[in-house]
Amino acid sequence: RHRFWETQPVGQFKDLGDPSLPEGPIEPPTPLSDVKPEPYNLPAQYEWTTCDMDDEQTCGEVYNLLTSNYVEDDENMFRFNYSKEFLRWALRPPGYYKAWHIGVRVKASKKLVAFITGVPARIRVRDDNVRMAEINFLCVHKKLRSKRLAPVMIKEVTRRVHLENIWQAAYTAGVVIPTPVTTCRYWHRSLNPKKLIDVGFSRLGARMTMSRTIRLYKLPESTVTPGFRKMELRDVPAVTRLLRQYLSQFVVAPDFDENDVEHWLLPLENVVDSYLVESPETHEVTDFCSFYTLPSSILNNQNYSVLKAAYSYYNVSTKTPLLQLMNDALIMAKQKDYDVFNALDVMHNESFLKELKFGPGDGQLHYYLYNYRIRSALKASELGLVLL
Ligand code: MYA
Ligand code: JJ1
Repeated sequence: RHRFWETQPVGQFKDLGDPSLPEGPIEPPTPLSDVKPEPYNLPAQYEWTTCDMDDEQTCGEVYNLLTSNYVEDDENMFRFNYSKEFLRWALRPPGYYKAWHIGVRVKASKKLVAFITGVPARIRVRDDNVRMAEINFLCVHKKLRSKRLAPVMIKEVTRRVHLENIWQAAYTAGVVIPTPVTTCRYWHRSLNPKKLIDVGFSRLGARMTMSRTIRLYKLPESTVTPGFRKMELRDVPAVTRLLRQYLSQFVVAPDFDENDVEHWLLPLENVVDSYLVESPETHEVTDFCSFYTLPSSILNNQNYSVLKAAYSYYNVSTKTPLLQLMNDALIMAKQKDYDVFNALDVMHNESFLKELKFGPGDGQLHYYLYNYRIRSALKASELGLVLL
């Protein structure tokens, strides 16, 4: 059933629930001298290219490929529209490898037709801290689908990751392949309900009018928590301590140090927003919330072309109730003119989703590990990892 995935060191469906299989790496590392030194073969019309995301032209080519060919919802009404600034941020974290930003071009025209990326990360699974690659942005041009290009791209990124002596990876997908560590649901909180209904993102509820719906989703003009403010560079040590402490309770979570927090959580205009609560009395940082910006193109609508969406990222509450903290995050997103605030049911998110009027979406997100077996699937709430 899965001609490619059956050949890979990933948990297989037939092994689900076999208690004799140990948790941890499926295959041991091989000596680096045994890693294939040259790239995998592509069909003769195509060639590999390493994409320099610092280069404005290359970044634009990647942006254009993804904008026209990346992930859509099940009814092909919306398509993720990652911005160039976002791609540069997502692909250049501390210690990144340019060689892991892999493109495929048509030899004759040099047109970029496929892409896959990895970035390095330390991810803890139970008490095992593991160097991994986070794999993302796998994309094959619509006209070249179903030609088995994806398996070659996955093997090539695997090879380049192995060359750095890294043997595990984490990734998410909307499709089910062998075998999910956990399956999460997307939830959506309307901020601009009229536009969401106009573009078909949501529907007018039964026995609801437009004006009742607008009233239902109304939010205060400004945040309510005393000491709530934007995160700054000087907050990196405190936020790192807060986040490390919080993430230690989940089965799978990133092992962030101060450099990682500076990169992944320091606010970057139109890419990532982070806020914290600094106690007005003690000046202690007690709570933190963040979201990233990922618009979607609206396919086939007369009036609108882009949906502005915020995605819940990492949130930590120690003093401010999580519900109130996230309500302030919604208020900030509304102030900044986002149309919708999205969240997965990971970490403690279930505790605020319903009360803050999020509704379940029609999309799921499956989380995977490469070359690392988990004995049985986790609950979404045991997962402390958000990939972009
Ligand atoms: S998830 C986002 C994926 N991108 C999209 O959904 C964008 C729109 N779709 C496309 O561009 C294409 O449909 C893609 C497949 C490129 C997805 N993850 O070439 P094919 C398997 C893994 O004929 P195409 C993200 O970016 C499929 O089951 N495998 O198919 C994370 C089949 O294998 P098998 C997938 O449709 C990516 C084979 O590919 C996915 O032309 C993580 C068919 O190939 C998928 N999303 O192209 C990648 N979709 O026969 C894995 C299909 O066995 C990383 N397939 O069922 C693994 C870790 C690597 C590093 C390891 C380091 C140690
Ligand atoms: O955005 C998604 N669904 C929306 C739009 C559905 C349009 C028709 N298919 C949705 N809207 C309902 C919102 C409503 C608001 C008021 C309260 C009730 C709910 O459900 C979905 C997620 O739900 N998104 C997708 O399907 C996009 C792909 C998701 C898989 C992503 C794979 C990512 C790859 C990782 O690297």
